[in-house]
Amino acid sequence: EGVTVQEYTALKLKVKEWAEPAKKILEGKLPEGANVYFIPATLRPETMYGQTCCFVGPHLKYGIFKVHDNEYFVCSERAARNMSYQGIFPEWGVYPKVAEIEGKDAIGTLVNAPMSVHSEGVRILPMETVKDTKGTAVVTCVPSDSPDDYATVIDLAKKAEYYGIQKEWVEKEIIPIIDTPTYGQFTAQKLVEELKIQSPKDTKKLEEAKEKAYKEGYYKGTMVCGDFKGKPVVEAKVLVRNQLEKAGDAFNYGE
Ligand code: A2H
Repeated sequence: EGVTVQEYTALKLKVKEWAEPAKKILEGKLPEGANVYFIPATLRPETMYGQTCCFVGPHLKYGIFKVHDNEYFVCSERAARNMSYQGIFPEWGVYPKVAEIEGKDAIGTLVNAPMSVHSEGVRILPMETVKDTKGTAVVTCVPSDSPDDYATVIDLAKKAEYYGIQKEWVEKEIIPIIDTPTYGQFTAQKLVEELKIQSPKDTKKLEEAKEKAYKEGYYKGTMVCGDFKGKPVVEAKVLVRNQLEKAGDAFNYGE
């Protein structure tokens, strides 16, 4: 790691209904009516309109951390510790863990994704390539603009039975969010096809796609949806982030 700080937007995805295995584990560990949030860390807050699901690493461990009396976060322990030194928990360096689950226990959990066109909620789904050494180990899925996310949803849809998920959890409509001169309105799909990326494990090619998508979107992209439609992405990024923060749906997280 370098000396610079990576500034993420941490988003709050409120649990509407737990998957059965997680529900069992959490029984009796949370107060009645507690609000629990999955906390994905993103570098692209301006794309949050297009969230179609949210990823966890199926074999990673996640803590449920108490932030306030009625508020709990789901993320890696490493991220909770970092947050506790950033004023996100009320007491400096303290991040009370009330329970622990594995990513796979949460698969199928229904969460509310702020700003997403899918206001009915989105599902927690597995992504094998999520690392617990980066961000919060929770990744919100925007298949229009992230090649990793696009490759993963295609793979999940193909092997829904193998992954033990329902097809309709993964096959949500992908809406255009950003228009770019080189790749159009579905940058991720375009790059995955152009570079002939076959699976989420094509890491070399995905790295290249990610780089290209990020540069093109950031420097040449224009918003085609939301309150900042018509504005360049460089401007919209900050505006959307501020809007999310004002609404209490996001906060800054650095590492
Ligand atoms: B980004 P950097 Cl639309 N493991 O958010 C794997 N990937 C992770 C992660 C983890 N533990 N934590 C965060 N990420 C992803 C949106 C997005 C992202 C779009 C396009 C590109 C993109 C929606 N997913 O990232 O290594 C998150 O996905 C490509 C740069 O810290 C986060 O932003 O630079 C990004 O990787 C952080 O990557």
